Amino acid sequence: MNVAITGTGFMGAVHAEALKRLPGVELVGIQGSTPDKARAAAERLEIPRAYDLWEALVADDEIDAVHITTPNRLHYSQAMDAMRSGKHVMCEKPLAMNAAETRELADLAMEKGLVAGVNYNTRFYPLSIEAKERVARGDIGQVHSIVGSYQQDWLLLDTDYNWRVLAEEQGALRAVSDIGTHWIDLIQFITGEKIVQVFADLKTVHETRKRPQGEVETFSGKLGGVEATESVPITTDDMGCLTFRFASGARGMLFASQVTPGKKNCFRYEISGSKACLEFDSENPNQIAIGSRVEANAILLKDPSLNSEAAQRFTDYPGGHAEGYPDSFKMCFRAFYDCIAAGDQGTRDFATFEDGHRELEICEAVVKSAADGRWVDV
Ligand code: SOE
Repeated sequence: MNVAITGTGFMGAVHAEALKRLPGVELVGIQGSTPDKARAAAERLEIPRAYDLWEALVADDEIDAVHITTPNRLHYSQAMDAMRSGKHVMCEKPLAMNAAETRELADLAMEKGLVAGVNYNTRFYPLSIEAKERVARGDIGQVHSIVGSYQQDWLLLDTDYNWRVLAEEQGALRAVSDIGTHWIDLIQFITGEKIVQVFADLKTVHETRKRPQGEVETFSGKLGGVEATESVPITTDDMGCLTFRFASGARGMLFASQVTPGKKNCFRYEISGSKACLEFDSENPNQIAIGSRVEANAILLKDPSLNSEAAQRFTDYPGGHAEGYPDSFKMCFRAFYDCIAAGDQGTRDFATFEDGHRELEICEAVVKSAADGRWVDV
């Protein structure tokens, strides 16, 4: 498979590094917001081709699949162009700016018979797959509640800035959509539960932020050296408190925040059922706690000899050899390219465009609920 990336920022580099670690996949080209950025990224990441323009990437018949890692505003048109030229697509989340766009994207992928994925990489921590297996085989019993959080601190100060803070680049929601949707996707993936109603309370802590000259790469503002110039009004949420009702009757709660001091990139969940509770913390991703009322609580380690066959497919190292954030991208892409190789027989463990559409429907229900102060159906 010959692959190209669009986007030269933080995510472009993460995709490039993961693709280079994947046998059977050749990372051939990259394109960015300017020809200079594309050339610099190609040199830095040792990628053979730098495309001056998006149109040149799309026109390259040697490319089988495109990874979209640009600001969200561009996802819809780029995914459309790529699929129209017969290329498979792996797109960063959220899939597009609204559910009307994601509907069209999912329909086109289906019509063209292309493999189209959204990079909800957290599904591919080996212990996410293990948790899914254990829920499916009944270890935790009937699911009663799913609670947790996704928190970061890189947007804590009003001098912290990145394209994600602007609604026109990111979409109406930010903390909830940029990181909260990872959690929302993950817990539904693990449990098979479906969110049918939401109640949301959102807060923009900094209603203006100081925008520096030029672009500030994701997370890099924390390293300092960024000079603020102008104040810009901000409408996107710095944090959100969400309550969910699932189709089964189970209940859920998520706190998503990008302004929590000390939380670097931390998601946690507790999935509680009639028999046991599974508890995970992404800052310690090689273990999962199993809570019980009748036995001693246990810690299960990421270790192929202790984990299911399904988890073993996405584990490359023995127990005691940590696998984490960058590995989850590699494994997500492994699932994606395995699916392409298997044709119609491929299992779609990765999030599909249909899943990406569902995430946008949930986001739109969140926006409505926060505006109206009531429960909203998804
Ligand atoms: C920034 O909040 C970000 O890069 C997210 O956009 C990613 O999805 C997450 O994996 C890490 O943080």
